[in-house]
Amino acid sequence: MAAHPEDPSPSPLLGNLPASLRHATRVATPAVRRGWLERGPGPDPARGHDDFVALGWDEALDLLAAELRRVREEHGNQAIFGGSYGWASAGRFHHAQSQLHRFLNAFGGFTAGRNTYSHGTSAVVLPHIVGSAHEVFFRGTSWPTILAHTELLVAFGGMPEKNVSVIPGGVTRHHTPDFFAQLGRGGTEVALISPIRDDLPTGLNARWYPIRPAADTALLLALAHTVAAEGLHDKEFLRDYCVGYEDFERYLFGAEDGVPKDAEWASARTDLPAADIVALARRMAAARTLVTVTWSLQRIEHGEQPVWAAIALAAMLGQIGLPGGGFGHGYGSMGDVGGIGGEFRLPHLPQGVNPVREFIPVARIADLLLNPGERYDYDGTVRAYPDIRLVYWAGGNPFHHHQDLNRLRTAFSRPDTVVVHEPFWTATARHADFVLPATVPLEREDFGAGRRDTSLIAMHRVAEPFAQARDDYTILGGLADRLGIAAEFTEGRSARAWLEHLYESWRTDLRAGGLAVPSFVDFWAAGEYRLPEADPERTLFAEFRRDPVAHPLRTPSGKIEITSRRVRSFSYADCPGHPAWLEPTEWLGGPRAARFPLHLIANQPSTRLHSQLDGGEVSQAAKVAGREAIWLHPADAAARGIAEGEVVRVFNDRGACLAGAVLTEGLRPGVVRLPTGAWFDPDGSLCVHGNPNVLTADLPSSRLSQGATGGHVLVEIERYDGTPGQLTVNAPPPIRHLR
Ligand SMILES: Nc1nc2c(c(=O)[nH]1)N[C@H]1C(S)=C(S)[C@@H](COP(=O)(O)OP(=O)(O)OC[C@H]3O[C@@H](n4cnc5c(=O)[nH]c(N)nc54)[C@H](O)[C@@H]3O)O[C@H]1N2
Ligand SMILES: Nc1nc2c(c(=O)[nH]1)N[C@H]1C(S)=C(S)[C@@H](COP(=O)(O)OP(=O)(O)OC[C@H]3O[C@@H](n4cnc5c(=O)[nH]c(N)nc54)[C@H](O)[C@@H]3O)O[C@H]1N2
Ligand SMILES: [Mo]
Repeated sequence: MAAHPEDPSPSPLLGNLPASLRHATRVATPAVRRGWLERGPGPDPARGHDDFVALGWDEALDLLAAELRRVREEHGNQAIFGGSYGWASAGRFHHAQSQLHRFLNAFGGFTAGRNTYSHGTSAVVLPHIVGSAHEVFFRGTSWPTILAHTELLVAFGGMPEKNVSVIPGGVTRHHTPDFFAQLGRGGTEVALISPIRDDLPTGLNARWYPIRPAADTALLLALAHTVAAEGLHDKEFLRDYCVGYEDFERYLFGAEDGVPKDAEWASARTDLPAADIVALARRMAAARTLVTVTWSLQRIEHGEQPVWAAIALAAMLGQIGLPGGGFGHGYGSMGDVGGIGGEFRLPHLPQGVNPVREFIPVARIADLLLNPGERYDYDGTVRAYPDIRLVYWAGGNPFHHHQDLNRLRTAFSRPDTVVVHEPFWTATARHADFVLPATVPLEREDFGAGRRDTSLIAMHRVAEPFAQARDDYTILGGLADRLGIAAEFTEGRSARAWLEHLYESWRTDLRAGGLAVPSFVDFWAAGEYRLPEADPERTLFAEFRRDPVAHPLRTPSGKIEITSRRVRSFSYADCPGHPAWLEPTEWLGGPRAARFPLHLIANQPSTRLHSQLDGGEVSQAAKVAGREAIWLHPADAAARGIAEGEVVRVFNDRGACLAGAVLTEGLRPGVVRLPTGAWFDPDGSLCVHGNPNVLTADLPSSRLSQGATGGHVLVEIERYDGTPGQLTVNAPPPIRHLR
């Protein structure tokens, strides 16, 4: 397994591939849950506790096709949940979710999922503030522009280097670590606002502000208060490019609630000295300043607020749309943020049209299954959950990504049938009725590239499919045959014929634009096509800044909405009309902390992508006492009699997990870090492996966005003195072979 020869910073996660390719947990044959085979479809609390029966492909696909037909006839297409959120893996054609959506569309449609766990809160609130989430996510100021112009970078959530080797679709050349190094050499001042020191690469001219988690909005408001109180705000910019500053300023000064949101007020919430807050605000007003917010800050309760408050503060500084100034979102969250590649449309599989209008905001999956018919708010509308009978998942792991996994287990017992395509026996596969073995990218042909990538890669097959594993495309093609929709789904093409077809139509488009793109045969033989270079300089909202009349934002006013009349008109107490401090439940400043006094940050793992390839070497090498590593401050460990390397029990009133203690002064006391992705291994309500989602609350960020809030949870920790339970996730579940 080798990196691309021109990759300046190969991903350490590559090391997970060799050991996982033939790992014991690969799914070898189609398998059906025994209770489903014996009793047929229906709600079943045994789901997730049962054993499996191995079947041949024909038998399994016949059974599943009949069940799909039954559900459609008896309940209609909206009774099929095909949202199937998840990352699957690199490769554009074999992208599992695209395959499944195309198939289900041909079958008459499905209830879909909207937005992402990544930035599902920003996706809803940003259009109200700046007219587009897409611009902010994918057209942010580029690194070369930051390196050339930014004097002060105030990084809320930091810019964690661990996150930047990842881009959906794959990535050829990892540039971001190099930009971090250049940032250090250039001497740009960086303010790291995070409870965790590691959230910034070393070698920068940085100062660490170890903020209390979930208090960022308080800090942002106090910075804004100082700027306003000292008259440092850009009145012309606020007049010409923004609406609603006046209401926000009244709020900052406490005109209505009598509480000025000043540095003293914020100090009590952030645990940062008031003098430091005032000094930072003055420095921000004096320099070319970029305020960045990681996506993690919106993956919490009231996640709209830090994003909105940061934009309001940046607007007050008057630098939005100027090179190196203004606002940015997701630096250090993903490798393509600030990236320098062009914005090429890449070859992709057409999805068809979904005739069903039903959808859920993606993180409402458990509510959907538990509460059919229940009404809920979403972005100014009131919706109701449809009644789901069949859940179809390909390329995602909800028993990794969703919150309150004990609640999700109950939710998954409700539908008649659960279908999962998986290469591995994940917790989600173990909670299914049909488990269909899928190939991994190394076992098939594809092309790969991520957003703003520099090459389109020909992904050659390097290994034969494991046991009876099939490509998602082949599995769905087999079903399509049985359901009489093969012509729509496959259009008569093999996977290889699709690659050629998609490549050729893409090539035709690019050639029309004057680019010399090789034929498929030449591309495939060369192994890659180097995409043309783009202008490395880019500034978010530069056009709007140049001429706000000719290039208005797509907000109701055409301007930046520091106060949104539309959001205010929704009358949501948990997301008012302008950025505001709303005290969360899961934070050290509230009553819940008396029972659960440690703030756990469930961030992205540095040793794998989510839950993928947890059996790989890099992921396994970081386990402590066979469990996922949890970071604690030595003072918190000492107070609980916990030593380095010991097994601990992490718990609250929702569940508990075991983990292995790592002591570090790289986080502020009262904060612990347990990243996501250890394969969920339930023993009753205890996960013996260390998945933090057994602890997190299944609550939305707000009624506006209904976004995921898995980033934070309050817990208590104790040394685990019992004999820790054996892990079961590293071997397949019991499977009976009939013949
Ligand atoms: N507490 C907490 N929870 C979180 C987060 C957090 O910060 N805190 N972060 C959230 C975020 S941002 C995200 S994006 C989600 C990620 O959640 P997911 O995307 O669901 O997580 P993955 O582990 O990437 O799951 C992908 C699954 O697809 C499988 N797979 C790989 N290739 C193929 C293929 O070709 N075909 C098929 N059929 N399957 C394949 C893999 O084996 C794996 O099980 O997690 C979210 N959950
Ligand atoms: N190695 C690796 N890289 C990944 C992923 C992965 O699974 N593995 N997942 C990818 C995906 S799908 C996504 S969406 C992105 C996610 O990108 P992010 O959501 O930005 O990533 P996180 O690691 O969850 O959080 C970033 C940092 O925010 C800090 N933080 C948490 N809470 C607070 C708070 O209240 N205040 C402040 N100031 N800081 C806080 C944490 O210390 C954390 O390290 O990462 C991507 N990159
Ligand atoms: Mo994500």
